[in-house]
Formats: sequence, structure tokens, C-alpha cells
Amino acid sequence: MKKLLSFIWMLCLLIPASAEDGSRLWLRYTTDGQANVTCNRQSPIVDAAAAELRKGWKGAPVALTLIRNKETRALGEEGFRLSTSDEGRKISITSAGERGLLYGAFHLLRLQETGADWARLDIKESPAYDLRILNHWDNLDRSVERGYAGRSLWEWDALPSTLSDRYAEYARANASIGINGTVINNVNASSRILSAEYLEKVKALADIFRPYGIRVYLSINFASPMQLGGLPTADPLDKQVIAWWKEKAREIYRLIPDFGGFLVKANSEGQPGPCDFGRSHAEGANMLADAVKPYKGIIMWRAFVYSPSDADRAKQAYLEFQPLDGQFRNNVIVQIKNGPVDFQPREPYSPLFGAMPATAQMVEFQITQEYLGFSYHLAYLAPMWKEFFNFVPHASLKAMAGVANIGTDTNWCGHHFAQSNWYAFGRLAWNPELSSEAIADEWLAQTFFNARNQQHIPAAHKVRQMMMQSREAVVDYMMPIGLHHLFAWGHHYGPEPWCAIPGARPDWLPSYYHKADKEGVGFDRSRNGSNATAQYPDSLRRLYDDIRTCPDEYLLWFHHAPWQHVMQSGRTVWDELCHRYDRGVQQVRNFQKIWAETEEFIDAERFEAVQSRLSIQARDAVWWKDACLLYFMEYSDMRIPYDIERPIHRLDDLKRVKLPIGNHECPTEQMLNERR
Ligand code: BDP
Repeated sequence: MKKLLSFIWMLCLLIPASAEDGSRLWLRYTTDGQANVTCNRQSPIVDAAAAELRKGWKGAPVALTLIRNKETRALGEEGFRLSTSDEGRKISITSAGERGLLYGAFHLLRLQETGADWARLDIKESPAYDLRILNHWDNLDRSVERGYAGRSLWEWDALPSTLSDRYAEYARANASIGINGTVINNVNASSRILSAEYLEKVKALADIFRPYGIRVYLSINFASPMQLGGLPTADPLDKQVIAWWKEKAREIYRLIPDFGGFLVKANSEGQPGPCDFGRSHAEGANMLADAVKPYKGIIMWRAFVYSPSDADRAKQAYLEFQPLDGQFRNNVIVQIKNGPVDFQPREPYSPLFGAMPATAQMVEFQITQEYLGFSYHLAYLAPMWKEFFNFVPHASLKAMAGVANIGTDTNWCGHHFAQSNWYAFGRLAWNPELSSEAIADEWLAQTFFNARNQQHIPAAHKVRQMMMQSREAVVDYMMPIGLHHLFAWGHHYGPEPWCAIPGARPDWLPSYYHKADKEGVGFDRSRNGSNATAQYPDSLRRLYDDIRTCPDEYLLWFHHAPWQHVMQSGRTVWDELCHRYDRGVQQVRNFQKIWAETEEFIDAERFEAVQSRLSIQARDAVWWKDACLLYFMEYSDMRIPYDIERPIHRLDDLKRVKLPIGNHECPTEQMLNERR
């Protein structure tokens, strides 16, 4: 009896270890340790693949075979063939590379968890991009720029001697969705990251990530030769500067032989860069490219530049970079944000894509929800990224980068559903042709529902629908029909379209973007205005330039539209604004209902966490709607249509709302509750 009791007690102790707190992400399969896995090679990567299968695979014996033949070579080092024979009694994963076996193993587990039938499988997979990389905006003091999931994972003070378990968990999660690179520090980089002391710490991380096929990259500060090396200049054509970077590259590669390369934010938002010395972005990038070239390293050079000039901010990256086409070394990739301004809930694509045919380009998506409600709002971003691919063929790009939403929070991403964006980013970087729905289904089956339980299917279906509508809902209640950057001063969470800060840079104020006046609202970027439309290929230029043909969703991005202008929807601009804001609010209310229905299928811990964030989101949606409609109404002088929910706030009260957070902080739940 005593033995039995102590056994039960031990079981109780074990339960919290597998509590549904989100810490296991989409990798919730349980060990039964029965899987029969054989490999024809041993190495840290192959061992990681086998260990993963032993952890979770419940089916027939699996043979992992590293083999270089015509077929596997065609699939590449990261590709794999996954096939079953003997009516599913034997499973084989073959690849020309160790990483291919790792990805094959995770693929098989994904099939199991999503309820696929593996009796007759014959799958060939290889990634669309060789480089599928996360960008962490993590600072050395462990704060995270635009991070809403706690602190930075990297415990710099404890590294390299103390290694958190989370490092390997992080790498494993990335490997499971095919991510193979990580830039571990902020693009607003401290030069200290390149000091000998820090490079030892970086090496420790690289050593943990390597068995999961993940290479480390660093963001660098262009003025490092001055700040760290004590040189009088960082001019990229200066001999000493060139020598400094060459030596630095040698030092890094001695420690980390598979180091990936550098990510550079230069001459942007106050960061140093080659232009400080009268040199071009290409000259700066090429100097660094030459330094890492002997080691097969690459330079990702960001095109996110805009200065407080007269030129429309949306035009500036194009104006500065397009003329440099063809001037970059072949190990430089120009990294461009998906929209021409800055990760707004909806932007047209950046016309710089496709405008530099002789230059390698990659897209930078933002996984962290800087402009989409932080980790408080449910916004599934795959549809937004797919929208980008409607305009930019994925084959025209060299790589895909995503600004990470990962931190020390138990569930990694703050919001349980924000995990789906990390997941979707990886899956799309592997295969941009996957549909948003398919990715959501995969993620839900692994994260919340049981694909083999018939009762779960209708609930999972509804939640998938909720995810699919969620990004559009955010656009609707924040900034519909092409509005953008209506955010509060000091943070990018709530609305402040009225914001006026004397002496502030005009392009950091909402009025620069919405230009509301008695006549109308929106930024005239047609040929009568800033002529940003001219940066687009002809067919789109014509479409966007004419207010009658410009798609409704971009109307106020490209036009200063009269309040009475009748849109393609048949409504006036004012009525359409009212309807969209209201639709956004109603949708979030509906998300609350959909979520409520899942209660019986989902563990209480995660159910309640999501429920409480949805109620914050619903209140925020009303906050946004009331703030924007009441403010714009002062200009339109028109009534809110009667079929639309009445405002519940007064504009003066809303103008007094100030969240007590700094520019890079996340409000607490309490702050949001006290706000009203
Ligand atoms: C903006 C962020 C800022 C980043 C910058 C960038 O507000 O914190 O440093 O982009 O991407 O979206 O460099």
C-alpha cells in the first residue's frame, strides 16, 4: 500500500512536467520509446533524427539512409524521400545529406500527428530556399526589440559555461519546421557581439544548434572597427578597416567553422553605415562580403532605409537601392521588408522586389506582431505572407527571413496562437506553395486537437476558420482600406491618429500617413501626388494610379480619397470605413464564441489563456474603432451609419489614454485592463 501511494505521489509529481502550458509547442508527441529506428551512419545530426523518432514515432520500423545516388542528389542535401513498402510495414527515409534525414524524420512525425495514413507513402521533398532564417531582435541586456514574449532566450551572462535547456529545445523546434539559420542579435547591433568574450558565447550556442542543422549568423554594427577596434574610421574602402574585418572573420570562423555570415542594418534609423563615409550601400556590403567569402559566408544587407527627407517614405528604399542593381558581390543578398513602409497590417508589396534583376534578394517578414496587437491579439499571419507571394514569385527570391516572436515566456511566444506564426513561417520558407489553410490544419492538429478523434474535427475546423479570418479582422479594426501607421507615439499597440508631437519627425506621426482633412483621407501616391505608383510594373502602376481602379484594400494607401467617393464596394469612403471597423469588431466577438465552443476539447490552462487574450482583443478592437471613427468623423462631418454599433467611448477620453510603457515594452494584462 505504501508503495502504491508513493507511486501515485510520484505520478502526481510527473504530471506538471507534461502540463499543457504551451512549452512543448507543436511537438507534443509522447515517448513510448518503442520505435525501431536504424541508421546507416552515425553523426550528431543523424543521431538527433533517430532520437526524435524514438521519442515519438509509433509506427513501423524506420530506416534512415544516407545515400548519394541520382535521386537523392537531385533532392539536395536537405531534401529527402520518404517511402513505405510492404503495406506500411517498412518505412524508409533517404537523403544525400544528414539534414535531409533530420527533416524527413520530422516530416514523418508530422504525418503521424496530423492523422495521415502511412501505409502507402512515397513523398519527395526539398526546400524552396537554401536559407530559411530567423532574425532575433535580441539585445545583449536580454531585452528584445519589439519582443512580446518575455526576455531574450540567450542568457549572455551565464554563457558560455552555463547552457540553458531551452537552447536545444529552440533548435529542435526550428528543425522540425525546416528553419536552418538564426541571426541571434538585434539589427540595431551592439559592436560588443564581435568581442572575443561574446564570440565564445556565440560559439557555445552554435555548438548546440549544429546537430539540428542550424547555423548561426550575427547582426553587426558597421562602426565596429571604430567602436571595438579603436580605428579612426569605418570607411569600407580604408585598408585598415578592410584588414580589421578580414581578421574578425578569421577569428569567428576559427571558433565557428560553419558560421553563416552577417546581417547588416546600415544608414537606417541612426545606425552607422558606409554612407557616413561617402560610400554606397554596395561598397559597404561588398567589403564585408569579401571578408567572409573565403569561408563561404554571406552578407544579408537590409534595404530598410528612409531619411527625414521630402521624398515619400514609401519610395525611399527603391530610390536608394534600385540604382545599385548589379553592383553587389554574389555572396550578398539584399534583404527587403515585404511592404515599402514597415510591416503594417496591410501594405502593398515593396516595388523593390523584381526591380533589381541582377541582385540576389530576400524577403523579411515580421513574425513578431509589432503592428498587429503584440502577443495580445490573435492574428494568423500565413495569409499575409501568401498575399505577398501573389505579387512576388517565390522563385525570384533567394531566401526568406522572419523577425522572431520568441522569448522566455513558458509558451515561447506570449500568445498560444502566436506559435502558429513561427510554425507557418518555417513551413512557408520550406514550401511557399503550401496553403495557409493546410498549415493551420497541421499546426492545430499537432498543437490543440487530436486528428484521430472524430469529435475534434468540427471544432478544429471552426478554429481554423477563425485563424484564417484573423489577420483581416485586425486590418479591419485597426487600419482598413489602405490606412497605415495610425499608432500611438512611443509604442505600436494602440491608436492615436490625432498624435501631434511638436518637433517630431513628420514621418513618425500618423498624420503624415492618413492626411485627413475636410476633403478626404489618405496619402496621394498617384502621379498627381508622390508618384510612388510609378515604382510598380506598368500593369500595377496603371491599376493603382487611377482612383477608380485601385483595389479597395489599397485605396487610402495610394489616394487621398474624398469622403464621398464611391468605392468598388458601392459605399462611400466614409461608410466603408465605418463598416470595416465594425466588421473587425464583430469578427473578434465571433472568435470569442468560436473559442468558447472548444472548451470541452482543450486543456483548461491553454483554453483560459487564449480566452483571456481574446477578451483583451475584443476590447482593443472597440478602442481602435471608436478612436479612429470618432477622430475621422471630425473631418468627414458625416454620421456613423445606423446599422453600425455606436461608439462607447468619448474621443476626449480616448485622447487621454496613455499606456505606461516604453517604446520596446509590452504592456501587462493589468495595464490593459486598467486602461479603461
Ligand atoms: C521598425 C521597428 C524598429 C526596428 C526597425 C528595423 O519599429 O524597432 O529597429 O523596424 O526593422 O519596424 O530596423
